[in-house]
Parts: sequence; C-alpha cells; structure tokens
Amino acid sequence: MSSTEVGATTVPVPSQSSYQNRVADYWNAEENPVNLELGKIDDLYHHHYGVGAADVSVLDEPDPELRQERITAELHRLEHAQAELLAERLGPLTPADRVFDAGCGRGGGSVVAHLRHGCGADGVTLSEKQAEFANEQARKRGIDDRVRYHCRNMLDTGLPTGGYAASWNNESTMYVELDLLFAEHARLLRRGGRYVVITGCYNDTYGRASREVSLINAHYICDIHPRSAYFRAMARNRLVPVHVEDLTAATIPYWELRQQAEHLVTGIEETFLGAYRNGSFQYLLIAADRV
Ligand code: GPP
Ligand code: MG
Repeated sequence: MSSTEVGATTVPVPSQSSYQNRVADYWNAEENPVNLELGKIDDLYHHHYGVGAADVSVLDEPDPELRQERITAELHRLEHAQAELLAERLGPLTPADRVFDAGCGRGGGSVVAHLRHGCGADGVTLSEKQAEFANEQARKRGIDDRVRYHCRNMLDTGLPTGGYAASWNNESTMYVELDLLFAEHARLLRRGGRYVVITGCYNDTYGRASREVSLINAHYICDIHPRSAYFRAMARNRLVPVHVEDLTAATIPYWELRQQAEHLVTGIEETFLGAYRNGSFQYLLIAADRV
C-alpha cells in the first residue's frame, strides 16, 4: 500500500484494485473439471479454448466411461492445438531467449513454448494458487530453472526491460486496459521482439457488445474489448501487426463438442456458440512486431 496527497490529507492507494482482487479470488477458487481433467492427461494445464476440426466419432463410443474419456481427450487435443498455433507464431527463438506469458493461468502455455523453442519463460498471474500450481508442474518436469511463474500484475510486472524476445496473452487481455498492457509488453520486449495475442473480441461491424458478449463478461468477471481497440492500442504502443487471423470458424467445432460433454460443461457453452453464430463475437489471433 502506498499513499497519495489529496489536498491536505493523505489517502492510501492499494497496490491492487478491488477488481483485481475479485479476479484473483475467482482464479484462486476455480476448479472446473474442463480444465483439471483435460490437464491431467499430459500435465499441460490450459486456460483457453480449442481450434481445428473435432473428431465427433468420440460421441458414438458405446462404453459410457470410455466415451467420457475420449471426449475429454479430444477437447484437450483441440486446446493443445491452439497453444501450438500461438507458440509457432512466437518464433524463431533459441534456448538463449526468454519469453513472457501474460496471464499464465496454471502454466500450460509457457511449457508448450519452452518445449517447442527451448526458450526460458516467465509467466505472471494474479492468482497465488495458479502460480504455485504452475511452479509445482515445472518442478515435476525438471524445468523450473527455465520456466518460472510469478504472482504479479501483468500491467506492472517488475520484470527486466528489454529482456524478452517474445511475449503473449492467451485469452487474458479482457481483464485489463489495453493501453496499459501493451505499454508493459513494449517495455519488456527487445526491439524486433514478437508479441502474439489470441483473444475473444466483440465485432465492431455488429455494433456494441451483444447480450451474449455481456453474459460472457459476467461469467468470467471480465470486459471483452472490441476488435478495433486492439489495433488502436498497438499502434500507440510500438506494436506493429504483421499477421491477423480470424479463428472464429476454427473454434466453433471445439464449442460444439464441449456443449455435448455432459461431464465437463460449465454452462457457458450455448452463449459462446450463440455469440459466434450471430456475428457479434470473434476469436482472433494478432501477431505484432515491437519496433
Ligand atoms: C478461458 O479460461 C478464458 C477466459 C477466462 C477468458 C475469457 C475468454 C474469452 C475468449 C472471452 P478457462 O479455460 O479457465 O475457461 P473454462 O473454465 O470455461 O474452460
Ligand atoms: Mg478451459
């Protein structure tokens, strides 16, 4: 807690906002089977959705227990494909490089980047529990000297200026103001470094946030930005887009399968499908160069 002068009185300023405390509470308490059961398969715990064609034959598996297992594995395969898609866009990287994972969750994305490129990684999350979990996973894999997780604010990381060859947000930008976020990425990235974001954004061509987008905001306690806001904020913060990909069509099969996974649903599945189908919401990848 620091303090600030207002007139003659001194008002305490908390180091973390009440909103950020509520977000941390959510993720400290979160234990959705759709995240934990998928992660258990290969100890890669993701907090994002999937991309690519789904093998819907898993739904026809006659043995009920095996059917659940096969659906779980198929959803995990699609989420892993999304993580690889992002990691591929970070490169080329070498083991001498470090990367920064903003909103790292239980840590899966940093491990995927490390396994693919050999790079070191720093992940940050507001959740103490997630950071501890992720560090424990890194210890179990024997990569804790290379991949580290910190309970910190992605807007104010305290990590070294210019220390990173690449950085990303995988579905975590909707918790922060984009100008503040991109200023921190621009500070952390070396000149010529690569920034990648995968996000759900609302579609400016639809108008303002739809009912479905508002329901998603309420579900996760977040504030989904319009697509346009990303490009404005990047332009203001030395990040120049080099690749933009609309992944909306590629993520719909994941949601269609997840909707039928009775053992894993969280209740938000219909809303995502409705938002994508009525054109109010898009799943987007943007890669940018730090100039
Ligand atoms: C999913 O994490 C992502 C978010 C919480 C951010 C919101 C994303 C948008 C694209 C709007 P998760 O894997 O923990 O969610 P779930 O528990 O639903 O699988
Ligand atoms: Mg999930």
